Order: sequence, then C-alpha cells, then structure tokens
Amino acid sequence: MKTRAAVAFGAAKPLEIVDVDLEGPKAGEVLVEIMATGVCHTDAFTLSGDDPEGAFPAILGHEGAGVVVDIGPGVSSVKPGDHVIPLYTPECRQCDFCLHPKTNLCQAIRETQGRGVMPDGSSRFSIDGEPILHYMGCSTFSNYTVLPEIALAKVRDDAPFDKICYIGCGVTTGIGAVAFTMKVEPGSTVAVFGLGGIGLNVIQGAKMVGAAKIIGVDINPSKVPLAKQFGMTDFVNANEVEDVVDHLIQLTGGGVDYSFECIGNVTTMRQALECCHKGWGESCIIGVAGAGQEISTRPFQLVTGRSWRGTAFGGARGRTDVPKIVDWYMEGRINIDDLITHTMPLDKINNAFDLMHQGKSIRSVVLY
Ligand code: NAD
Ligand code: AHE
Ligand code: ZN
Repeated sequence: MKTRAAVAFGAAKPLEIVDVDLEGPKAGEVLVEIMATGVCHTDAFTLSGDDPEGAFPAILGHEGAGVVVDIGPGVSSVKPGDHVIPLYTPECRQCDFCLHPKTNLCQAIRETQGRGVMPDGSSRFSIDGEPILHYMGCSTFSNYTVLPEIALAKVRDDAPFDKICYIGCGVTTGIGAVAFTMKVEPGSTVAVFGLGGIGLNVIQGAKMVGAAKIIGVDINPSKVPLAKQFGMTDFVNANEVEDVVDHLIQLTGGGVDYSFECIGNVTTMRQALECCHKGWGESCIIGVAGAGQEISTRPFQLVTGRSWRGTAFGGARGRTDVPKIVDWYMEGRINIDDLITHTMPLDKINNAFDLMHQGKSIRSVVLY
C-alpha cells in the first residue's frame, strides 16, 4: 500500500512529506493506522545528526497512537480495530531483561530496532524500491506503519488519540522516572532541570507522589506559569544565578533528595548530580546527549553518598503500564491537555521542530 509520511532524507534537513510504499505485516507484525503523533526532542536530536544510531533516509516519530488495521501470521494479542500505542521500549515478557525485576529494557528486538529495520532485518518502507528506515521501531511520522506485536500497548478505545499519543513517550517518561525508576517518596525535595515536554511531566509525577518542594531549573522563564500550574514550587533561572549548584544547595539547606536532568546537556547533568544532598541524594539522567559527549564529576560526589542513575521510558513496561497510564488520564488523575500547546497536520510537521527550537511549545501533536 501507499502511505503519506514525513521522511528524513538526511541529517539537519527539513522533513519531506511524500507518498511511501509500505509492505504489509509479516509474521508477528501489525499494520497500524497512526491517528496522532507527538514530536519529542529525541526526534529533533536524531534529525540533527547527533544520534550515534541516527541513519537516513528514515521515517522518524515515536510518540503515537492509532488503530490496528491488519495483523500478520501468529499475532494474538491485538486484532483489527484495537486502539494501540506504539512502544519504542517493547515488552516481550520472555527475554532475560523482561524477566528481571530491575529493568524495563526488553532486548528482544533492540539490535534490529537500532539499525532501523524490522526483526527479520528488512524495512517495510520504500520509495521506488529503495528502502526507507524505520525509527525506534515506531515511525509514527507515517500515517500507516508496521510494528512488531510486542511493541504495541493495547489501550481502551474511548481515549482520545490526540492526547494519549503523548503517553507513547513524554508523559510516561516523566511520570515514570519519578514513580517507577526513582520511587520518589512523599515529602521529598526534587529538582527538575529542563521544563519542557519531559520536565513538566516529572513535575506532574513529583506532585502526584507527594513531593514537598519541587524546584524547576531552566533558562527560559516563559516556562514558569505552566510549571507552577503542574506543581513547581520554586524556579531557578540558570542564567540569573552565579552558581546553580550552590544556589540549589542553599535553597534546600543542603541539597535535594532527587534531581532529574531533562535537557540532554552534560553540564546540567553534572549540576543535577552535584545539587543532590550528601549522603542520600539521587540524580536521574533522562536527557539524551549527542555522540561523543561524556559526563564527569569528582568521584568524591559518589563516595559521599550521591547516586547517579538513568531511565529510558520512565522505567515503564509498556504493554503492562501504558494502558494503566491511559486510565489515569481518563480518570482525570493526570493532565495531558494543557501540555499540548500546538497541533498541526502532517504537512506542517516542520513547524513543530521550529517551535521546539524556539522554546515556544511544550508538545506539538500532528493530527492525521
Ligand atoms: P524540550 O525541548 O521540550 O525541553 C528542554 C528544556 O530544557 C527547555 O525548556 C529548555 O529551555 C531547557 N534548557 C535547555 N538548555 C538548558 C540549560 N542549559 N539549562 C536549563 N534548561 C535548559 O525537550 P523534551 O522533549 O522535554 O526532552 C528533553 C530531553 O529528554 C531530550 O534530551 C530528550 O531527547 C530526552 N528524552 C529522553 C527520554 C528517555 O527515555 N530517557 C524520553 C524522552 C525524551
Ligand atoms: N540512540 C541514542 C540513544 C537514544 C536514547 O537514549 N533513547 C532513549 C529513549 S529517548 C525517547 O525520547 C532510550 O530508550 N534509550 C534506551 C535504548 O535502548 O535506546 C544513542 O546514544 O545511541
Ligand atoms: Zn521521546
């Protein structure tokens, strides 16, 4: 079949909206009509050329929601008509990682996913017979896409696609980092570096679990009103203080219990670690840093009781946890609507990247 898609033909080039050939689902695969997709900073990161795994031409996008159209042989957990959210962190429920209680990083298809192909080593997308790569196993910037069955969370069918697509990455990553990965306790003091599409969900998660003080750190003060609405108690403009770490340590009388880096900058990752309280403070890296970037700190920071951790997809096991997060949204326990600041049709998708780079959006959602 043909599908309309935004194709990344090369690094740092605008996406081109073209018709692409799409092969049907093979064994264990599912054809999905994507109804809506968010644009995450990670899409911009890969498009920029900074992603060591970035390869072109590819169809980016990993924050979608849609409907199952067709299934390949052997597929049993979803059927045509089911509403689904694609998972860039799948859940096969069989690999050593899925069976280990400490990780959500299913490795069943990680190698082929990282090369932009399906588990059999080939792509379902092509133009004039030339393959176009998949991205993060999702490629939600295509109206129709093919995914492995293990990379689909089946969700209730009364949830609106234009909101729950954000659960495919940003919402789950931010809230999950707090609740699943770091298990932040009520009464904690939390610092959130970066008040974008991820950081505001960390704030929402921190408020949900009962954090007492939630300090936001950003260089763009226009993020403050929404961050306050979501639970930020204090704001630090990193450009207006001499030393962010000293400032946070003073503000909290010794440092925070938990910090979250939601930017992807190795300097702020170090700040996030070093503003943690001696003896027990834990810092979680969420931001994704470019090829060749490395983090550093004095080992003494860890010797004296701080911990440096990280999370992918908020520690969520997608097929199990994503339907529950959709329920949280439908029950009014989490707010997604106010974080979706812009919507646009697929042919305006490049505007979403512009708005993100200009700091004008939290989440843009493309509606098919
Ligand atoms: P975003 O562009 O919406 O937000 C980034 C925020 O950081 C903005 O508010 C910006 O003003 C702020 N910022 C930039 N430089 C800063 C600095 N030096 N000091 C303080 N604030 C600064 O991006 P997003 O969609 O929220 O994504 C954030 C990061 O999280 C990206 O690196 C993305 O790739 C990553 N991410 C990781 C995961 C994961 O599973 N680990 C999931 C989703 C996104
Ligand atoms: N490809 C990059 C790493 C990118 C990365 O860390 N991705 C996160 C999800 S970001 C979603 O917006 C992730 O899931 N990481 C775990 C994994 O297995 O990729 C690189 O540096 O090579
Ligand atoms: Zn993402």
